[in-house]
Amino acid sequence: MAEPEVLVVTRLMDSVMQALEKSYTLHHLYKADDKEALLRETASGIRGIATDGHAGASAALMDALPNLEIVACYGVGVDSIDLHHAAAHDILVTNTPDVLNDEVANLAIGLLLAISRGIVAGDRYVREGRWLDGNMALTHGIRGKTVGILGLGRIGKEITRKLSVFGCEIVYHGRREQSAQPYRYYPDLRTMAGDCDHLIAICPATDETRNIVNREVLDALGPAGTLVNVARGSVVDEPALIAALSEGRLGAAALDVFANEPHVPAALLDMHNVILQPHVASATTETRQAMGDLVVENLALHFAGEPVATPVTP
Ligand code: NAP
Ligand code: 8YV
Repeated sequence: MAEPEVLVVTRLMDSVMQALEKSYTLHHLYKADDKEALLRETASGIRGIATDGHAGASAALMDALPNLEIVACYGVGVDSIDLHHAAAHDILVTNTPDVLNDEVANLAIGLLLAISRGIVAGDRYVREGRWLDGNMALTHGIRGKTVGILGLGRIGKEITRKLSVFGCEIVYHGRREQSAQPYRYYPDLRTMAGDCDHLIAICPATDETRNIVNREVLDALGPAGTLVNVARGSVVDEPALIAALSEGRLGAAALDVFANEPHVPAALLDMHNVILQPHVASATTETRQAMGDLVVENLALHFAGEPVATPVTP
């Protein structure tokens, strides 16, 4: 039987591309100068899409592929995939949960420590020769500080497990209380922010979470407070964040994600109370390999007529 045809929307890591090449006829959308022409020529044969959390899969792309059966996402966040459209057309969607919890949690805590202890500022201090003129200002530890988790899901729980060794008080906000969790639940995010020293955002990007970290939440966090965002840029009202940081109403921010990636607002680039990362929370070779393995596994299971390992439902 002919190999299934799979549309690769964006380039994935080499080892994943090689694994896909072994089992499928691949059509590389990201390489095509004329993407519409590629789709016209190949559309009817394509049964699967391999994509990531940035490129996703729009309703228009799915509509262009009349025999599409599955969209396999290299990433856990599926906000760039039109899940309702996929469900309405019986197109399966898969993602890569759990395998990235460890590293995303590590980066979240790394950012929290880096911003509290001034690690990036300290590096600049040495490089710019300012140490020669005297010691850097004291920073802050995180022991005894209250850390609010916005989105106590798979990654949020991993963050709390790791944070517990740092002696932080942990609280959380989500749509519902999780009675099995030992942490204090806040049904209202602004109230939680008012009781927190640090807020870590790790919820999905949805219509409900758009700008959920707004001016009121940032003001409640306050001039000594820190925001760490490893969720999605859309979760934070970016202009309100910039205003709060520049007016001293918020202490600091450490951001892995932005509203219009890879474009980062110029105002943030000049702020010394901000650490910026290029959306890399899961970006270790090991974790990206595990994510890629899951993409390959989901496609293989589907084309073998088996249930996929990690389906996503709207
Ligand atoms: P998950 O297991 O589904 O957890 C999501 C959590 O968010 C749940 O606890 C959920 O709790 C909460 N949540 C959902 N809607 C909410 C709302 N309207 N208000 C408040 N809380 C809400 O997902 P995960 O695997 O931990 O991943 C979470 C997100 O992290 C992903 O969707 C992705 O966007 C982001 N992420 C980013 C990176 C990166 O590279 N920076 C890497 C991986 C993941 P309730 O159901 O109780 O509300
Ligand atoms: C990836 C992510 O950077 O899993 C997610 O939701 O944001 C990251 O792991 C993204 O999916 C692109 O591969």
